[in-house]
Amino acid sequence: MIFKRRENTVAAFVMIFMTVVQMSCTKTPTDLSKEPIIPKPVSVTATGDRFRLKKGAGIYVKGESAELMQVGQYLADILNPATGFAIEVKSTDGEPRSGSIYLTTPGTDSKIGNEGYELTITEDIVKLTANSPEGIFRGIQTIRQLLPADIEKSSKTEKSWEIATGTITDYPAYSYRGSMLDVARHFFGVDDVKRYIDFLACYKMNALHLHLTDDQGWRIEIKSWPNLTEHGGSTQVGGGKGGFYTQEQYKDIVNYAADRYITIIPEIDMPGHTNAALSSYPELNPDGKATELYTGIDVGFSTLSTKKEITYKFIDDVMRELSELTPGPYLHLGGDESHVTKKEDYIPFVARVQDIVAAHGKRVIGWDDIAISTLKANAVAQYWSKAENANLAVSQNAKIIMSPAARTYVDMKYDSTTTLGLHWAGYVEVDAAYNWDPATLVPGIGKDNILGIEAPLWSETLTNMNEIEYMVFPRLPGIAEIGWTPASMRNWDEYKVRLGKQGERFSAMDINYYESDLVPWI
Ligand code: NGO
Repeated sequence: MIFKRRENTVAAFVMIFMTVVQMSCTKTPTDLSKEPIIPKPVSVTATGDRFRLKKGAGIYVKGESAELMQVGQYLADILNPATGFAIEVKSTDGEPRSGSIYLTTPGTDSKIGNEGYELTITEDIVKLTANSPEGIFRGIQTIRQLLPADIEKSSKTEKSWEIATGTITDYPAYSYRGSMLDVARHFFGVDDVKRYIDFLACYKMNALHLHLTDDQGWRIEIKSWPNLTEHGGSTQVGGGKGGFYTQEQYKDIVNYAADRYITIIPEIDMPGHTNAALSSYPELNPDGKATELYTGIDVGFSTLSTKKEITYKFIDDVMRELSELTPGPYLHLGGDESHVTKKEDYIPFVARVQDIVAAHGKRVIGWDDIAISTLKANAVAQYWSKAENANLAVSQNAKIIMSPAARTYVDMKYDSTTTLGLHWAGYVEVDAAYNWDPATLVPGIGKDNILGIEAPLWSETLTNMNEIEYMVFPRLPGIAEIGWTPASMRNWDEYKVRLGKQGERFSAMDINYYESDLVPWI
């Protein structure tokens, strides 16, 4: 009788054990090739097992590189809040012990370039190899997405932190992958910009273009022209109090971005879109009179005087101060919609401003409108509206950043029921933003002419981070994938399933996203 009871107990234990094992089997990943990573990696081979990140695990960095240690710490800072493991980053000479994450440079594969990486996951170890710390940083975003979505939570969560095993070799299709934030129409503070930078980092983007000046506001302190911010930064669309970045704050943003291998591209829009400057300094106006501050959303009514020398002294001072604060290679001169500047004045103006930018050691970018001027050899034109201008730029050997409004403008409404946003370029649903190829969109412009892709977020209708997130998610991950993943590997029907699985990740990150009916959200 006693024997029989013991037998029953053992059987019950075995059954419970089997159920637990089965439950954990169905919940944890075993097939790396089915993981919903965005952007989709170039090559994935699954080996059918799983690695488990446990308490006591370490992040090991090969050698003594301070930069790589810092990237390792970035990974630890992602993993520690949700796991509660207090993972530390240590330097090592050789392959570390079982259960660790191992970050190592340089790799041996030149095809993956500076941003690519190779990830090998076995039951024992997660090994990330790249040619540079930047590649390690991009690869970390993949590790992050391979872990359960709860890894994004900011407090400790009980979970089995498992990753499917196999290998990934991955590198980008385009070298420039970015977004633009308009901080001029409505001002957004440093913390908002940092959160935006974190979004870009998650999806392996590497450029943040800041639209720093427009008719409604001047948002960057220029010490030699202080009234630009004192007066010109004092309001915004709708008449709010506006704001601006001090030079220290701008540097803080630049450094935060640099730690995430993201380049800041500052834009000073001219000769149009300049009312905030024209209101701050009367001498910049064609008639010498300061304008009123402007809080509406019309475009194309302002112009700097293109004939006065003081205008070029002003531009030279602004570009000099900005270039000293900006380690990245680019300065953006705007150049769009200068409807009240005569064409015969606009053409020499743009030529001269390009020389000023070059004199400060920077490469110029301008909206596609600048192509009607003579472009410098290494100029970049940002295609947003006129294919004819983009072709004109290419005929002058300029490279193109692809920002076609009807695909990449994330300030466009999703459909007629979207309350935020504009719709002059049409409605841009999540599929329209994803389902196109930069290399075939404009006849005459192929992959070789294209530097990359950028999603501009204009802020006429956006006043806070919640609203920004609603417009950007979920279109931004799709734009990031277009920039990273070869066009031949992309199709909407497969993508929408992966995107649907990112929903729980957006929620874990507290992102306010648009739940499009076109996406099968999990
Ligand atoms: C246009 C215009 C901006 C607007 C935006 C709104 C460009 C390059 N200039 O894009 O001033 O804010 O549309 O979508």
